[in-house]
Amino acid sequence: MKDELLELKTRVLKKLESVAERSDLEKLRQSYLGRKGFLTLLLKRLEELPKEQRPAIGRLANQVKEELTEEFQSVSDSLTRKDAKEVSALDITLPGRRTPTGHLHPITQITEEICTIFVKLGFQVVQGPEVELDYYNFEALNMPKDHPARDMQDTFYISDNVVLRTHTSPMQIRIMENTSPPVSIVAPGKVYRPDSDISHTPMFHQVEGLLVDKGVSFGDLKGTLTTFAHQMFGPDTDLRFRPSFFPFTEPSAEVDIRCVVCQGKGCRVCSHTGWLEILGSGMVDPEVFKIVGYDVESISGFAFGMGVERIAMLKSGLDDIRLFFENDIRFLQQF
Ligand code: 2NM
Repeated sequence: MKDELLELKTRVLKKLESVAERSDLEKLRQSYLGRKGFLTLLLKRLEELPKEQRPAIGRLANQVKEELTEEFQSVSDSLTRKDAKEVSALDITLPGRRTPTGHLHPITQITEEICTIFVKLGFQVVQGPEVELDYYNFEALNMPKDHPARDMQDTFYISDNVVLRTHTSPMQIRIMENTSPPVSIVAPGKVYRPDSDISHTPMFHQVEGLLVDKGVSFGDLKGTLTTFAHQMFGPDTDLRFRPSFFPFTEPSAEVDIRCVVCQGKGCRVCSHTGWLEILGSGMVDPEVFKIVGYDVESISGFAFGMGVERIAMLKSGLDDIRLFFENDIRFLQQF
């Protein structure tokens, strides 16, 4: 009987190891520890034993019963823990987790906004290389090698004749080289200049435009850029055209809008002038037309250029251009 008890214990422990479901555990409990279970029946046979053997076998039988009861409890506990774990790992009533979607960088948004205004006015968007030949970036724009205007935007040289473009005007030259007038294009993109401070980054973005046709006048320039400013900054925006100089335009004008911060009263943003410069412009110099092979007697045109960061800063009241490129998500999420 002692062997039977020990053999029974081993058998039950072995079976307990492979129990995975509470219902299996219950069945196992019934068939061994239940009212008609093996161990219960075995205990009933104690009476059949000789009297002197009964106490020792009786103690062993109780010990086996206790051990098995404990083991059943421990398997039951671990099943409970497993259930709890599964419940917390998979709650099918929870809504799905949304994948965060990003958005276009503010500079890209403003670039598109600017281009869209000109597209509605009939301009085409063109893009080209950021690494340019000295010829397209300077020479063809009426800035020969010793021209003083080069100092203001001397640049990053790749080699003697290859530079990072300092403006997107090289694209205007490329288009004029292989297109006969009429031409009306805007060229957005990255440009590079060796400046770095609160209002300059060595890389920034420009949109430049060009319109060439028979009989284009300074009035067309004023009308086009006034329409642009009204679309960009609101229909009540006051404008002024201020004489200026560019090597590739004659005459040239800088365009200012009434300060969006103080409405012209004078503040820090407009340096107490009441005006904010938004772009440069002018009638394309006949020298540039000659270089691309246009007939200066039969056509004329205007061109303009603006810094996208500057427009974006004026529109959103920012005072530090570097914020655009630090990629602090808390800043970018505000656009
Ligand atoms: C500006 C201001 C004035 C300009 C000129 C040309 C070209 F190719 F036609 F000569 N493209 N862009 C231009 C003129 C750019 O940016 C401040």
